[in-house]
Amino acid sequence: MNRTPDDLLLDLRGAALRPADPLDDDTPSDFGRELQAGLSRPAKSVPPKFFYDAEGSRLFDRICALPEYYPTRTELQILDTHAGEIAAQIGPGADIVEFGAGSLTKVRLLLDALEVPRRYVPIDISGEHLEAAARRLRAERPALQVHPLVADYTGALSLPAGPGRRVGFFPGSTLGNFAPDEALRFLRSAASLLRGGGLLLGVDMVKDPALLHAAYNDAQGVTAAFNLNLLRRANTELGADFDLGAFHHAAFYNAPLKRIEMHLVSRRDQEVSVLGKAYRFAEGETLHTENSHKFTVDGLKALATEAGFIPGRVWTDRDRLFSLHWLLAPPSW
Ligand code: AVJ
Repeated sequence: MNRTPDDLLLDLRGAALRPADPLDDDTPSDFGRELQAGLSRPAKSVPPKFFYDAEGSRLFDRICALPEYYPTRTELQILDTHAGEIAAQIGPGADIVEFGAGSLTKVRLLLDALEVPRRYVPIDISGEHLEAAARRLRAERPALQVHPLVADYTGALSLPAGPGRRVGFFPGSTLGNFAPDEALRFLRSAASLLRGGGLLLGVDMVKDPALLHAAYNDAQGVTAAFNLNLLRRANTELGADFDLGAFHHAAFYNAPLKRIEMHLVSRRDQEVSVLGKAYRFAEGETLHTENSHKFTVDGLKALATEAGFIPGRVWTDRDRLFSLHWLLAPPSW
């Protein structure tokens, strides 16, 4: 397989591409409750899981195809380039567990590379995307057992015994949306779930802040639209009265914390109403909408080790933009 990143991106179009969001429970009532709670705090914030309504998912697909947004195409390229080595680490007859109903494009590349994968278990809190993905995969691969699981994979998980070695798949640097303590907690429960198998984890790398800045401040303004769409969603679903012209997108690299932060910045003193409650914004005050942590190879290995994994092979692209880690989950005794 010698597909170019552009060929791989062509595959992306039309795919059910959305991030495997860690806390994806986006019913309107949860949105309302969490937005109100977030607006009530001294540093206003809202969890990034609420980006992904239909319009937000569409905008995210467009982000993935942007020239500045390297993570998606780079991860696909790494998967494609090193498919043979990755498959060799995973071994034959694997029972693949994906955290989040992620991109079918990515798991297809993985499944194509593996020797007789037996089962595929995508776990997501939202059932719709899961079923659509499952139907498509079943049609393509009659020999594969596809068992979607509607669950919150940040909580305790138990899976029915599978046909082979359990291998987790968590691509897209969704791990980076977690705060460090949440990432550790997630990895601990994954290590337990995957005992005797392993985890293939894709994370974005620490790099020149100028490249990071460009990736989250694209020239076409798609990322800005993605960020602002959260306010539009609040207006539609919660009867909020955000003036979209009164906020602007801001994304910057917080070097000490190794993360991109996205905010919506109030252009003026204003009051907004959400579900009948009023909230004040001072001029320049922000609503913090996302953290996207970046990792060094050693930093991720240390975190994985603390969580009970044994770090294995790491694959990166030539420019070390993105990394895929193979993490072994030791059997317990
Ligand atoms: C899917 C969460 C990994 O943080 O890069 C893209 C989401 N936000 N542009 C990321 C996102 C702004 C993306 N993740």
